[in-house]
Amino acid sequence: MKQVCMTLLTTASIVITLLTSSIVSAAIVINEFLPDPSGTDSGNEWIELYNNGTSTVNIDSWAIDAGTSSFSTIFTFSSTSLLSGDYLVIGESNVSGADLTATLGLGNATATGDGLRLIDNAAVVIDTVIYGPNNNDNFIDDTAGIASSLAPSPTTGLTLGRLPNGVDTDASAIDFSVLASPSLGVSNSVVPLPPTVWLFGSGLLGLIGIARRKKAA
Ligand SMILES: [Ca+2]
Ligand SMILES: [Ca+2]
Ligand SMILES: [Ca+2]
Repeated sequence: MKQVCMTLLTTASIVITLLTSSIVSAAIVINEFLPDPSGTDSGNEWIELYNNGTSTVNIDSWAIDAGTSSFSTIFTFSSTSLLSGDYLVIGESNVSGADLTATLGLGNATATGDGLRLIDNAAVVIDTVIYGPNNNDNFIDDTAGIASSLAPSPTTGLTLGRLPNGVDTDASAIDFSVLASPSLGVSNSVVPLPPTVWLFGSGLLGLIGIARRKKAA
């Protein structure tokens, strides 16, 4: 019996290990970015990376590519690592709170969609987001095909960010939203709706109404 229990325990732990390793393999994602700051874009754009894995990832010689009609490298990392759960912000010169400073020049995707991606030191694409009204320039995304799922067009002064925070399905339309407020260097969170809206949405106001009517009757 003891032997059987031990075998079961071992099998269970192997299964758990396999499940865990397949779900939480270290992954760096483009988590949030500000392509169209209020006022002058130059000097004020930023990109937030996030390590949604369980181990530290060395991104030495990795690079960020961006473009309005095709990708080209705009920044290369040196001597940089991201701990599990860590955020890293690459900001232009006026961005306070940025970890690294760079000139980004991100497209605002006004007429056609633009792209932003992270590549590793072997030029393997790690994460891509295509955003804007269309993909007339045929940007390739993480499906390895021409992107058909696009993140929204930017809103001036607001960021495009992953909701839920850090989650990457490789479909930009599902993963990215215009965030209600930028969250540079911290988790992207859903801003709670005002209590009245929540009550209407949940139907509780209706219930309260019924309760009041009953009391009056
Ligand atoms: Ca811009
Ligand atoms: Ca992705
Ligand atoms: Ca954030």
